[in-house]
Amino acid sequence: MPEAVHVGSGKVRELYALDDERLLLVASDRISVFDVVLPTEIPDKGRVLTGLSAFWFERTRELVPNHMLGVREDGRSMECRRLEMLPIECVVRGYLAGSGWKDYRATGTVCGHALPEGLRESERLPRPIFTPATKAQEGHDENITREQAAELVGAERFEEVERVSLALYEFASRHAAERGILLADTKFEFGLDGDELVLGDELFTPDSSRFWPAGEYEPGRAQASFDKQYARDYCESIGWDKTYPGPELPDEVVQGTRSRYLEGYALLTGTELE
Ligand code: PZK
Repeated sequence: MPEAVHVGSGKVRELYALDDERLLLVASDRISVFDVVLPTEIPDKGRVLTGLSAFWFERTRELVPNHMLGVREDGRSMECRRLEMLPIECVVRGYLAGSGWKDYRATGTVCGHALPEGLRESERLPRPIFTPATKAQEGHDENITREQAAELVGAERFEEVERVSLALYEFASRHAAERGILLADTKFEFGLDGDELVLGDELFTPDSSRFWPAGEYEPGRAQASFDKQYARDYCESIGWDKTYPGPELPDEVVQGTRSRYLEGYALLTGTELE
């Protein structure tokens, strides 16, 4: 069998070409904190993320076809259909966090959605909103208006990705809420297989979504992240300036963080990771 050819790197994932039609998406155990990849890995993190994507891809097939062909024995590698990726990030927000909160505070709007006055950080929105962004090569994606997004993918395709994104968010946020987890926001990447719209990338993982423990939810402040809070708190406690390189994590922080990933996986999927 011809070997896999490395074609791309994300912060914590690698992408390989298997042949003209198939890719291999490999989730590592690397963790990024404040946008810097740390020198210490979190055992099983890659298997948790790939397992979560697989769980959601299987359950959302009726809403939209996706690129997953199968997960390999290692649990971290997903064989995928090769797509022509659309040039926008498809974000849905049910709560005001991250760049959504930043933009709202500055302008009272997010991606052209006029929102009620007086919303607080982390507050639940009257209804979920679709907030597309550009794909930055380096640094942060930039929020764009619906009009800008429609120019990039075409008006018809824009309407389709908006409708499908909102349906996916509604499906997963309901599932998560029934298990005591709030899905604050999430990012999708779509591609085309010919003329067919296909969901790609990862799906409802903690690297593409903000999950908050519902029991600790309190609007008016930033929320603790389900998975990374131990690691973030440790990094802040030692006075790290959030520039490269990041600090090594002590074993208790590694084990605490690993437990949070495994706990989140079990809560959401109803099964333990093997
Ligand atoms: C694709 N990325 C992001 C970059 C990563 C991930 N099914 C697909 N077909 C074609 N291209 C892609 C996909 C997917 N998914 C995804 N870039 C291209 C990316 C680097 C490392 F793990």
